[in-house]
Amino acid sequence: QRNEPLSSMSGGNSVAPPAQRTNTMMPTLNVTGSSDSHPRFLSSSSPKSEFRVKRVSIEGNIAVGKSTFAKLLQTACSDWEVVAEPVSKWQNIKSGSSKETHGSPQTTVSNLLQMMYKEPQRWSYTFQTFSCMSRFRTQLQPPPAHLLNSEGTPVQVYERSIYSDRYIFALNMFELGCINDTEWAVYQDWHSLLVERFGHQVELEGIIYLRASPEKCMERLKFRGRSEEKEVELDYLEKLHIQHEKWLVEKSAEIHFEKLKNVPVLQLDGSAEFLTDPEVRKQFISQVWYAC
Ligand code: DCM
Ligand code: MG
Repeated sequence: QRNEPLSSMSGGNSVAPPAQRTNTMMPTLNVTGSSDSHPRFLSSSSPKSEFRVKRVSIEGNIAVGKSTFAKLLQTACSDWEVVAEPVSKWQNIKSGSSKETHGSPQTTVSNLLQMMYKEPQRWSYTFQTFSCMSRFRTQLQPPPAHLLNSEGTPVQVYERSIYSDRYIFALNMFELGCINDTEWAVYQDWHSLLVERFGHQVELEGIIYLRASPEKCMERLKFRGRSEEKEVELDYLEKLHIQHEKWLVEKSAEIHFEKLKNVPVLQLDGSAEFLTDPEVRKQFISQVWYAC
């Protein structure tokens, strides 16, 4: 499965961006026609409102380079605004809400990311609840004014989504037995409720799948050295890789939201050195540009 070539980037299929958009570093490349390897992230909605802003999520295994890639996109085009994954909130669980503490500073009571990795059976459900809720809260924030006022094609780039929370991580923990039947039933119940009630505000027009082998992700995980992830094993990354493949490539994952099933997926070869190789960088940005 994962030994097949990971690249979906067909050589010579590079594209030029539409000329009217604001852009700070787009290269000029040869234009070719649209094809399945060049999905388009179509907007469902109307002009001149926050509904005009497209939402695209970057998905991929742990440490594949999503944050790095997101930062690259952020600097590539003023119409692209990144909404980062709120990892630091998971590492610093605060006492009460700011309203409840009456203006006095909140103190960190625990590191839930660490607790989840140390004792997955005990803490996976709690972690998956909190990480998804905090992502919801972050992504429900209205887009910044410069996106709303943009004359071009404004895009909010989410680092992961409430869908990968459920269909990659929570599902995986359930399949590993770290989330039990009752917790899984409860998780799915509130997740579906939130998506049905608020989903239209965080609905995706496109997904960028940064795809790399679990071995490559392990190499980058070791290199980045996040202390909570010290004990993560290759086997765990392999399981997460398979979940990504089922959802985004094979389309065999059971998805409960009709619209999500039809969201176009742009696959990028995450093993390519997009930070250090300017050619790869240009190709990647161009592919995202074309899709948007
Ligand atoms: N994470 C998780 N479950 C989620 C989302 C994230 O266990 N629903 C974990 C995986 C990583 C960290 O949070 O340890 C996020 O880092 P990265 O973005 O590099 O994957
Ligand atoms: Mg990250």
